[in-house]
Amino acid sequence: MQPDLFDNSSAVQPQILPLPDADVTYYPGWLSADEASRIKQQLEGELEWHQDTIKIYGKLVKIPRLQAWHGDPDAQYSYSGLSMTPAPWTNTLRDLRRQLTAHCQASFNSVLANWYRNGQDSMGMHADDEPELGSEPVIASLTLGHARPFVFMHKRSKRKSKVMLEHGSLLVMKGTTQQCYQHGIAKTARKIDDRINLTYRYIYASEQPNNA
Ligand SMILES: O=C(O)CCC(=O)C(=O)O
Repeated sequence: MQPDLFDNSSAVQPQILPLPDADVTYYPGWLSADEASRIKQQLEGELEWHQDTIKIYGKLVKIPRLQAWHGDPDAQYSYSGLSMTPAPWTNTLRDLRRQLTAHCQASFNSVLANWYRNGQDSMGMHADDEPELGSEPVIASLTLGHARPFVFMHKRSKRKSKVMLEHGSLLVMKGTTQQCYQHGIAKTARKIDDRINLTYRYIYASEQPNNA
């Protein structure tokens, strides 16, 4: 059983997660519930959703969620062997980027959107540690829809912890978080509603990121 990092049921204050070797802050209610629902509905119709296929042990399998990649034209991203060319910013994504840039005091030139249609959709454990993200990326992750537990696993100690990502919440990972941890969203057999997650990132165009 993984320890819950927080009982965040009644919290509204930002919470620094007590993870050694990481820098992660959770902001419950970063968007109001109404605003988060309105944005979720807009994104459902506005983004270029698709279901990618990846090769695992030589077999082609569909990834268990829908995805969309939007951003500046040169923000090319490779992920699990997929090379993604960004679709243009939509008004909703651009407006959120403006708010997140001010909030995080960081630049974002792209966003990966994940749409978990039900409890069977998931994201395997991984780190956002591709070279084009730089060595200490700032990743701003918004949750719209049904709350899902977000699991962290320390790469060396293998110790797992989790935080429940609520509707309208923001999770900001920076510093050495990606170097030291993997994260993911597990499947659940429970009948649950869908969830959209947006992770804003900065992709460096060259092989040599200038914040390395
Ligand atoms: O849905 C989430 O909260 C996780 C998304 C994620 O891990 C990623 O986009 O790298």
